[in-house]
Amino acid sequence: YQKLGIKNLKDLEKAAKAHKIAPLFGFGPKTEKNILEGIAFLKRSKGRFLLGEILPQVKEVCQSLKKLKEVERIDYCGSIRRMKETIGDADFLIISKNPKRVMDFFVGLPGVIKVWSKGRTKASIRTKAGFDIDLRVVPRESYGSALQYFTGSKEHNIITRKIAISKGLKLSEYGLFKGRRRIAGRSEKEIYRALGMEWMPPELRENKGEIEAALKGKLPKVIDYDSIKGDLHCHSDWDGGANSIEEMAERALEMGYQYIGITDHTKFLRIEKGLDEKKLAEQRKEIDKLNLKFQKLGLKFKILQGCEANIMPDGSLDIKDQALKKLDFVIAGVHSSFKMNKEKMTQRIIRAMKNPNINIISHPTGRLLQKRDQYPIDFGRILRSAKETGTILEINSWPGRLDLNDYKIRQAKEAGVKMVINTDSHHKDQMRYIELGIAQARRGWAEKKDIINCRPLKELLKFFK
Ligand code: DGT
Ligand code: CA
Ligand code: CA
Repeated sequence: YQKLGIKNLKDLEKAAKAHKIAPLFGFGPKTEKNILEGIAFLKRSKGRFLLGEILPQVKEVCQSLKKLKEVERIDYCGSIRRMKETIGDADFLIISKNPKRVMDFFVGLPGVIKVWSKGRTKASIRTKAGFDIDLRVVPRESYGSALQYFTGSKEHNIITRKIAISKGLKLSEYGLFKGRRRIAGRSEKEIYRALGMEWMPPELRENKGEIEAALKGKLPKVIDYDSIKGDLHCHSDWDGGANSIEEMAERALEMGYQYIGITDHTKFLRIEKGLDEKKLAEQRKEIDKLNLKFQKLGLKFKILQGCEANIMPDGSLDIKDQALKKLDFVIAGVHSSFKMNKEKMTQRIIRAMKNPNINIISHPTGRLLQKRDQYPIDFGRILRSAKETGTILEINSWPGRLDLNDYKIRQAKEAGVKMVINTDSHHKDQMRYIELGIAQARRGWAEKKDIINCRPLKELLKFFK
């Protein structure tokens, strides 16, 4: 600012590009590079973060705060509690009789690089990872109303407040009041009940019809976080993934699953060491051997052999139908030529869905969050064809995909199209991403009957047949 007269982001970027910052005292080429990278990131993401990237860190901060004996209860709220795919900032809510001690501890946490504000019951900081956290401490008697308020969304809150007013009440973060008397506030359930509604999961609170449904007692029974019986999109070291089939299966067992689908890429994807017909047959032998081993151990668990075939620009596949017929199920996805026009891309996917060997379309719209828009498709036609052909659409749990998004999940459900929640893991540790896919499904109002991998093994195999 002083030496170069920089007043805004544009000036800063210009100066960094012209290498005018590095020579300044206290700066250097590394800072200059960081500044440019930071600006590029801001442009890409408008300052928002992927849920999957910050959720583990948010949970860690939660755990640290929980250890403090003055913290009676802590929840994260805002968009994180609603499990929105991208997050502006994290919001924490705490019950404590000693807010001062909580505030001091919070701003002193390791990894806090900036304290924006610190009051008696409110504080705001920036973490080393670059995202901000807002913290609020409230007394026990208004915890429910504070949780409801700070969970949002803003649009949802506007309507709940209006309903309160229509009943001669006033709803705020401090409680639900009739005149000066608090009639509800300790729990969310109490508040929603007093407003004549069922309690609803935070993932639904976007003012997309959930209030009308709750008033009529007609909320969907969205799937639970523990209702998935197996992951049907996992890569092994056969196609360049990090872990062996056995290691992937063991992790699936640890997760409490009844099955795992090994779905390595087929031959078109050479960078990922795609498998050809011969390799698939070899892999089948290995899987049969492992299944026999599990059987002998008395485990109720099965590895299914699938593959993730490539849908070529004309809608054909990169592998022979003869080879696909021998698999337990088949996934097909678009992994190339994304820049086709809407008609051609729609035709391409529909032709693939008409292949009777194909059960699932992976990441159906191809979007990458903050990186690439979806490819142009007529989603209505894709849905009709999925319904006709009995093809399942994937909800991909990968933090940067989450494709289908919440809106399309709801459309699919309404069209009677079945979906599957998969992680697309290339490493066993990525199987935990399933939480993100489940969250997205909940945001899309999906119920157990809509999601095929909520089914036990037997039913699943029947469905594939
Ligand atoms: P984000 O951070 O952009 O991902 O989205 P949120 O939903 O976390 O928004 P944030 O952090 O600004 O505020 C957290 C919650 O607090 C929000 O979901 C609802 C509530 N809230 C904040 N400001 C307002 C407001 O002006 N009016 C109402 N009704 N609620 C608000
Ligand atoms: Ca927030
Ligand atoms: Ca906030």
